[in-house]
Amino acid sequence: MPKHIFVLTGAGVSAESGLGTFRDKHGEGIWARFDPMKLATPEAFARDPQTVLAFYDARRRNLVNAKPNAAHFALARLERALAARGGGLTLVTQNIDDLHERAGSKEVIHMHGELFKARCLECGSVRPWFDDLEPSHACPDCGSPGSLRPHVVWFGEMPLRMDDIEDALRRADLFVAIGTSGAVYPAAAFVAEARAYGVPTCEINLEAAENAYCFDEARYGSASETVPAWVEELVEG
Ligand code: BJW
Repeated sequence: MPKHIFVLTGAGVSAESGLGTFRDKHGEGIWARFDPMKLATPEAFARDPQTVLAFYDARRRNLVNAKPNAAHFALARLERALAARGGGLTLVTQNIDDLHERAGSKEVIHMHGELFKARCLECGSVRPWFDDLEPSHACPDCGSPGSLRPHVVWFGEMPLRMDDIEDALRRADLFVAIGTSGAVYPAAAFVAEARAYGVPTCEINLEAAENAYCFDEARYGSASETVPAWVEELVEG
């Protein structure tokens, strides 16, 4: 069993928990119904904060009732198994939900931020936030009015913890991408980076990602079945 595994997850890992994906080949994702340029850019937030906040309020309320699925639990099991063998799992998610944590994963890098956190544009403080966000809310830390935004990474913004991610890619013995379309950068380029370091790569997905040609191996099927089966093979094999 490889000692250091890098797993990148995307919306597909949470699809069976009832959280929508952004894009699929049948035109049914979130971005087929909503224009990302009007909801997921800093310019959209500056122009129309009410609309952007309402979009995230609805998704935050939905997340309260969502539950982790078998794929999330299997990745938590993998983290424990690797730690027990003196290795480690780097779990990087593009998802802003907290389902990996609720399934028991201890270390999760949320490169696109977290829906249950708010950030102040004035003082930079980041706080847990479970309620709706109003444009009129004042920052609890600096008191600045109307300065709170969801702690998520929009198009044109720098994803979080890129240095930690680069280090982990370099150290990995195996790179696995689960439930991500390979359409959004820089996450879509991690597989090419891993390959450049000589790390074997595997895609686990419902259907082939846009960057599927970059992977050494592929396993296709729903995450709730393929991920537990893959973890079982690794841990017991
Ligand atoms: C299942 C399943 C089941 C379904 N089981 N599987 C290079 C080239 C071109 C463009 C760029 C480039 N570099 C940067 C850009 C610009 C831009 C970008 O990538 N644009 C593209 C659209 C072309 N990127 C950025 O702006 C990023 N910032 C940046 O690059 O800064 C500069 C920089 C450069 C280099 C290094 C460092 C910095 C920021 C991107 C921010 C993305 N934000 C969003 C919204 C976050 C908040 C929110 O949730 O609202 O993040 S967009 C959205 O897409 C969200 C996701 O995290 C992200 C990725 O989506 P994901 O997870 O792949 O989901 P889907 O829906 O696309 O795919 C689902 C998959 O699951 C599918 O494959 C299904 O088959 C599968 N699936 N059900 C298993 N049951």
